[in-house]
Amino acid sequence: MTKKGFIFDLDGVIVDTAKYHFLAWKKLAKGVGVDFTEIQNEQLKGVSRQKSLEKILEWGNKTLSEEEFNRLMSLKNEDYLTYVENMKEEEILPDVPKVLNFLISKEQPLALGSASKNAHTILDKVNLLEKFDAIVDGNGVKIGKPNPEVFLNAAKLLGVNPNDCIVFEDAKAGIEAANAAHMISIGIGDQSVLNEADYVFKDFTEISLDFLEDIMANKITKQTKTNLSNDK
Ligand code: B16
Ligand code: MG
Repeated sequence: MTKKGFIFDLDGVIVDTAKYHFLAWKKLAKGVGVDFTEIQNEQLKGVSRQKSLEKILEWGNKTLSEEEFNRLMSLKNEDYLTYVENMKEEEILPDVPKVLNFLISKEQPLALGSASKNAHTILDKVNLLEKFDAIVDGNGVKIGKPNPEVFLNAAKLLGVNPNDCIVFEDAKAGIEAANAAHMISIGIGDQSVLNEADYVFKDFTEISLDFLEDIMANKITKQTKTNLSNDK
């Protein structure tokens, strides 16, 4: 069995922190007279904190001084962290522990590849920190998703060739990053949003252990995807 590098995004893959990001951004945006919808919020998934605020201000046609911009980013994070503070293991998305434990039992290296600067805190809150051999988060990258840097750094830390890595992602920007890194991209969520992914599953309950075995056995690669009975 080949050693692969399994890289997991955090928000939307391991836990659903998107709802907390949305609440915190919504409150902050309201304060500066900007409103945005849950549909627009989709575009903030996988996107850095700074880029998210830039987008929100753009939607509301607002410009701010650098000082005010930085102040709002800190305020948003403070508010967001009040939700994170109360997070518990129960918030781990269905079948995530099953998949992580299976891969660990097969001695496969696991990494986190997230845009969030709070990834460490969140993993600690839900007791998953020790499952990962490497953590690459928003503090460790210069250019965010869709740039592949986050996933390439994770592959390097795992000591696995990027071609032997598999990325689980819920955001369009993250799928683009995985593809740019020449890794197998697995979308978690909606097929219509994640149509650039090699495979898409609604959530981890849809991913069988046989599918994971097939990845490890090189039966599933970027090239063979069209031969398999996948929605794509
Ligand atoms: P923070 P992921 C991303 O996490 C979120 O999807 C995105 O909405 C957020 O803006 C970004 O992290 C930065 O988060 O403010 O905590 O640094 O999906 O890449 O795990
Ligand atoms: Mg995500």
